[in-house]
Amino acid sequence: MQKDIETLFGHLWDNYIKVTPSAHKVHALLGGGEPIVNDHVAFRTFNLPKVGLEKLAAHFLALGYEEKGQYEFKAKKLKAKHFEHKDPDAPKVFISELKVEELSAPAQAIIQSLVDQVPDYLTDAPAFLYAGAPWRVSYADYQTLLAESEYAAWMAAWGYRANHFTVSINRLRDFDTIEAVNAALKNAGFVLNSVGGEVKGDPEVMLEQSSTMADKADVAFTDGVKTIPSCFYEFALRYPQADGILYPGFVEASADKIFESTNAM
Ligand code: OOG
Ligand code: NI
Repeated sequence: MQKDIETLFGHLWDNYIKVTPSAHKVHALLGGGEPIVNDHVAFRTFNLPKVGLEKLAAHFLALGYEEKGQYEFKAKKLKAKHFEHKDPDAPKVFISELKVEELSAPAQAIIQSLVDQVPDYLTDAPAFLYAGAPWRVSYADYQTLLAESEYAAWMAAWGYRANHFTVSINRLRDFDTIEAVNAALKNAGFVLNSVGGEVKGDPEVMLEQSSTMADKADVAFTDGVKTIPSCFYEFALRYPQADGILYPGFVEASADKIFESTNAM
């Protein structure tokens, strides 16, 4: 991998494991001592101009990534795009953004007050991608957002970071199926996201996915420290297209359910 890509993913990983300590256990369980190859990493944001999807994407475009697919999640009020790099070892990137204008006036006001706290220079540096929440937020506001959009609440608490890494099952030595991966995870005590079934997708759509339910970690809200869902690990098995190349995209119906991995259990 290019040095600058490797460096960025190193920072993203270091930041992610601080709030997702079970990721170490995932690697030990599935890697069998070999390094894990990540299929993709995902980011979330609000669609306000200062911090929108394109602001995050710019840092990946600068590293040679190219925009590929576009996705829409009407009920969750989200849009997303995915990006790929020519280097097959460089994880794909999935970036979603919340359509803030579709929320209630009180929720919009909270989100605007958070984004107003972001200094302009911050979004121009690659470190923006692992800056965490560059604002102060109260637990009361977190709960107001949670009642309307779990995604909005998660963003308010956790901000800019890899929301999940994704094990490429295709690149594992010891596992060939997503069912075998899920069984190993459950044996080790992991709780999987079961929304719509533990396996999302099938060979027909050329992508099967599963995910853990997010770890829990402490957030210092302005009115106290609370323990809330943080980040999760995803598992993806890709199937070859007619041309023999593994399907490189995402599947809206499956992604819609993966978003729910940060729900409280
Ligand atoms: C992204 C959910 C979608 C996938 O691989 O389909 C996704 C998120 O939870 O932010 O990661
Ligand atoms: Ni994902």
